[in-house]
Amino acid sequence: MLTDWAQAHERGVVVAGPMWDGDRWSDAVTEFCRRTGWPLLAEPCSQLRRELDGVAVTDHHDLLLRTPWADDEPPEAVLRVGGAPTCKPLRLWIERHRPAFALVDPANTWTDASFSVSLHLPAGPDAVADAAGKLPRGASGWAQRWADADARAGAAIDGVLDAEPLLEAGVARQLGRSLPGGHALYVSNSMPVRDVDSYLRARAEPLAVHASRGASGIDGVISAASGVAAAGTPTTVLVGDLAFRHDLGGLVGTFDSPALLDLTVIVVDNGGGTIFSFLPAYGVVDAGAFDRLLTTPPGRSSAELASGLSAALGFEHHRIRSCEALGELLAQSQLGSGLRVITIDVDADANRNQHRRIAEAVEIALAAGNPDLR
Ligand SMILES: Cc1ncc(C[n+]2csc(CCOP(=O)(O)OP(=O)(O)O)c2C)c(N)n1
Ligand SMILES: [Mg+2]
Repeated sequence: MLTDWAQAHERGVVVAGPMWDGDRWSDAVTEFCRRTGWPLLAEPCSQLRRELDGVAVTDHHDLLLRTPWADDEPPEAVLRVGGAPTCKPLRLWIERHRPAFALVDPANTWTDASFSVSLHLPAGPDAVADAAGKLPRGASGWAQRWADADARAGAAIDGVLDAEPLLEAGVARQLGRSLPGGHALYVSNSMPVRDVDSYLRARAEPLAVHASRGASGIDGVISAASGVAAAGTPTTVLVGDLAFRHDLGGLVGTFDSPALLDLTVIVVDNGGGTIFSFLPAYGVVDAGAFDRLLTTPPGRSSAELASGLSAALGFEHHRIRSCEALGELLAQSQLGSGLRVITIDVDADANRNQHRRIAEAVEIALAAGNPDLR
């Protein structure tokens, strides 16, 4: 059934949403993409954002799908594996174009809040492998279009990030560059999971990327990451300042067995819950009320909290400012075990502004490759 379905469409994409066992899908998805010539839009939490031979793995679909380029040649088909994707522009793109949509869903969860699925298959990777095996090799022009756009987007992003002080996008990009293979990255909800989706690039060496997407809670993040580390995998957790203070108790939890855990906590301190400043209400409603009710800026910085607690609990605390300093610390995480907390102060306005300029730079880069979009 999946074979006929795939053959009926030329311009398809494979979407990989969050799943802890993405490794099990890797061969099947790779072969399916190779045969169909469809690109793979894999978020890091799918475990499939990695270099896969012969597959156009997109790193930057979150940014690509905000541009006119995305609607210039709309998709005819989407094959999804894994949970509901984190990327909002991807959801909106699918809602806008209503392509044929196959969900391969072994646990029969049918997570599809926008009712986009047109073919539901309660099946696993074998079904995808089986279909791939029967498909003839398709044309690769479509995958190449995505690969070219993704490369342009990547260069535009680097152009902005390399010229500016370290902010949230640069942290996410650096995690992908510096974390050693075999490590785990645990990302908090709110902006960390989104920044990692937008800026962490496919790598050759696998990195297990986890998040508790569920109801998007920002509670228990350090504790959950400690659980990953306690299972024996060196783990780095990327967390916002509010989520950090929600689970300071999680730091205490590591206290009894510091030598058994290899856990690095990276706190991006932007002065509260700044995800809300990306909402339409920001700048429209009264600024004081917005801050008090939504941003809820904490009185003390994460650096102050971390330095006070580091003395009490005996962990290392580093307050850093640059990409280089972050890269050096992350590379050292191979060297030993224990708990480390790295705090990074981020100016929320500069960060919001940079996100906007990155999106503009990507749009310009894509339009430059296509006279119709200029
Ligand atoms: C347990 C829980 N409480 C409240 C919320 C609502 N909420 C969503 S994002 C967010 C702000 C998180 O702030 P921070 O961790 O600093 O991340 P940032 O938005 O700055 O990236 C809040 C309070 C939630 N998702 N979960
Ligand atoms: Mg914050």
